[in-house]
Amino acid sequence: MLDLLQRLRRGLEATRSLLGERLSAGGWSVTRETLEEALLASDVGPDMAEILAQEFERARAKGAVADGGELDWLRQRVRALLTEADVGVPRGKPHVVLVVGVNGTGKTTTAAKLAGLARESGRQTILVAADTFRAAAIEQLQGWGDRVQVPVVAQRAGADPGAVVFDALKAAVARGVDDVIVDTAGRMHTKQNLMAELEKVRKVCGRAVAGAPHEVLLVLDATSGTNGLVQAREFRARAGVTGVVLTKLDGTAKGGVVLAVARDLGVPVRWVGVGEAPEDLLPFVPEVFANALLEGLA
Ligand SMILES: Nc1nc2c(ncn2[C@@H]2O[C@H](COP(=O)(O)OP(=O)(O)O)[C@@H](O)[C@H]2O)c(=O)[nH]1
Ligand SMILES: [Mg+2]
Repeated sequence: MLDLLQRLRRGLEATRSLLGERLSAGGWSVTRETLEEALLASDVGPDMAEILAQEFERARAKGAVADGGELDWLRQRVRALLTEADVGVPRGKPHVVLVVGVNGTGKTTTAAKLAGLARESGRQTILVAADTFRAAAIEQLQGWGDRVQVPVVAQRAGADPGAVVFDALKAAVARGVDDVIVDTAGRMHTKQNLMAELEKVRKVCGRAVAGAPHEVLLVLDATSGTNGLVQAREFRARAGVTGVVLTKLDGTAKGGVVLAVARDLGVPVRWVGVGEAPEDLLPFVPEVFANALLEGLA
């Protein structure tokens, strides 16, 4: 298996080549303008682009950026900014993770990938089908459970998601399960009743297991770029999001959105999705990400 850096590098191919193209347009004599423009094109968002461009100008005026060292400087700043947003996660027993977000972002796929990784590391794991709107959603998760060899706890379609989660957590406690990954229904951040339902599911977790959910992972589709930030803010407020999973990085040149998320939400990116297969979920490590994005562009 390729190592993390190589796999991330491959996942970031489109973003990397866009950055390379924009930054080399002036023969690699990077100016404040070309830097800001390249960053905006990769969707780091206006705030982050402005901050980095300003810092760049100041650093260069002070002679802190060597000729030809522009990319090294940028890589270090990106790493530092991403590390600032990083905080630890409390562990629970069972450790309960809620996977939330709008439709089609990759929640079910991500929940299954996470469960597969936990199982591979020797943890007794279950998946919970709290997307009860459609029978097909439950079947999809069951299919994934077979694929990653993790049992799926489900009830009938139409069941109350809160009840499904409560029963599953009680059973998990009784059986000494280590990790519980809960797949929830996609919902628009603007639908008040569905957001209220999510708040209820979250409270139910705490009633079944003290301190749960230990993580609420918001799944964002990287191909939406900074457009996904509006929904992200709403989820953060209503669902107590503790971390972000950026999926479909493999299909976009908007990988800079990782920086926009860190800046805008103050919530760390935890994982990135770089494909549809079970092994295509990579832990997010700021230093590795900065290297994968910017090393060897010239
Ligand atoms: N290329 C790519 N596709 C992904 C990734 N994550 C999920 N998908 C695809 O996105 C689609 C929607 O995924 P799904 O998990 O059903 O989304 P949900 O509605 O949020 O549960 C599926 O076709 C997945 O295979 C990723 O990281 N990369
Ligand atoms: Mg789903």
